[in-house]
Amino acid sequence: MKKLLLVLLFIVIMASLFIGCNNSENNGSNKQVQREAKVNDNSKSQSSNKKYIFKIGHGSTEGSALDYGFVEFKKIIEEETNENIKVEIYPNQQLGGDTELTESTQFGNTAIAAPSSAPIASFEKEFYALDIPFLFPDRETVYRVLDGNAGQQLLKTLDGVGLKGLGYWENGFRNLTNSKKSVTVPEDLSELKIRTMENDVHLAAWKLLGSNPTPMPFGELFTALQQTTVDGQENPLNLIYSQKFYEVQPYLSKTKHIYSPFVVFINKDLYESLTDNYKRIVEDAVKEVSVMQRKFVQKLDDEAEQAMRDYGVEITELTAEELKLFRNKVTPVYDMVKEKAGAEIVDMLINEVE
Ligand code: TK8
Repeated sequence: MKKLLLVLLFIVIMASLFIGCNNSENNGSNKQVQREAKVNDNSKSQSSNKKYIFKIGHGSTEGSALDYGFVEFKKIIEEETNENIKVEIYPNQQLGGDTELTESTQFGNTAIAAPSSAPIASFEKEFYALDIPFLFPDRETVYRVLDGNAGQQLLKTLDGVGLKGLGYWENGFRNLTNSKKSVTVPEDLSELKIRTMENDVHLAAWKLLGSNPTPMPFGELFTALQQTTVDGQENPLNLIYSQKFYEVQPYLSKTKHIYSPFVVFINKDLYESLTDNYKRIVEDAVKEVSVMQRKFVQKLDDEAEQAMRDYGVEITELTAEELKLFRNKVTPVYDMVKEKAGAEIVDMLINEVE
């Protein structure tokens, strides 16, 4: 009898524990259910008064190129939806780096993100097409091609991975910095350990150039440069400045070897849940910001260059002949890109560049 009582007591305790657990689980999934309910009835009624909070994450500092874009985006969205959509911006990798942000936007934990195109290629291989070194001769061509058919075709491929592509903002042409020596020809790179973005094509290109490359998340880069785990890295001027890389990288060569844009995307289910009107507001806002943001970044790049020069960074302009030496070394990468991204998108992109 005593035994039976003990067993009963045990069952009661376990049951209450289980209910407790379940409850706290429910709290988590309740939000999900609420959001789903909101989503469903929103798409039915097409009313514009549903409330949303769009969580946005990015990897750079406040006031940087990407942050500027999202701040402008927030202003437009909140105004045009009468704050029915509120935007919360989390800078400085608070919600993770480019790879984590892509994943969390796929899952809907983050509403919107704008990672560099290079790490996105791990999620949607057609994006490797943008990793052809020296593909774009200048900014005007970049804007024309990204906003044109090839760029739009690329954005559409994101549909297949739970994302809705909205547009391209500027990070900028990337330039090499290092802590060891002035680099003017590929031979100068031998024995330099270079951090690349997490992308096989970038890794292959830097090997072909004769350096010793290693992929690394952006969030670990400053410390790695400071502790000389790596000797160099490559990023646009404005970012080299805003991330203070120049403080530990006295040499900068204007290689302009690649333009890896910020790709702005939104969780696909969230997008589908919006009324047609809100969909349009979101899409138009990203386009409107593209124009302002690109202008802003051009100014940032110029200011960054001047400020780094003043600080004492040795900035090397490369001649057309010197750049050609770099370009020749990386030509094998072209076939690799074609194999990874598919000939169709690569040909389309190259045709539109020309
Ligand atoms: C920051 C990243 C970064 C990228 C990199 O948001 O990893 O070097 O250039 O700017 O997207």
